[in-house]
Amino acid sequence: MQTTYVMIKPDGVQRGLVGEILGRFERKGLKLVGMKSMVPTEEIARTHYDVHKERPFFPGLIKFVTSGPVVCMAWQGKDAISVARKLIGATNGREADPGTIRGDFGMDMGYNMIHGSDAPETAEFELGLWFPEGLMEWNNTMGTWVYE
Ligand code: IDP
Ligand code: MG
Repeated sequence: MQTTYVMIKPDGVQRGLVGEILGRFERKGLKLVGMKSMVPTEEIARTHYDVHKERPFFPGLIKFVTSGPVVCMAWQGKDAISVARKLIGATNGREADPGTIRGDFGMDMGYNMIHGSDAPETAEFELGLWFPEGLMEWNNTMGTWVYE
């Protein structure tokens, strides 16, 4: 089992796509082990996107991510990291496949509505950053009908 960090960015919240987006993870069969909403501080946004700090789009990205509420989620399941990235789609909405979140709702690179961890190490780092209080442990009875 893996746990991945998924975050609906301010454009997804502003556009009223929270239910639509999180419903896709729910329907897929992933288990929700953490969820909350906040307006990120500059410090948490900079730490989250630290790998991109030298990129030209970094200042704009930080301004965007701290501009309003985000929805922070932790989703658990077999290969949850790659499963979530597939549901999310390619970074640029114009290139993302239809059927993916970015492919269905996005038209740009920065305003791409959602973040998903890209590897086990980044998932661990991001979950610790956004959920320092820890995640929920619960028995998901639906899981017995999701995995053989
Ligand atoms: P990812 O979210 O698909 O993993 P990354 O390359 O890790 O994409 O970039 C992180 C985020 O930075 C993207 O989701 C997007 O919001 C923003 N971003 C990436 N490249 C650009 C760009 O060229 N212009 C503006 N924003 C960008
Ligand atoms: Mg990335």
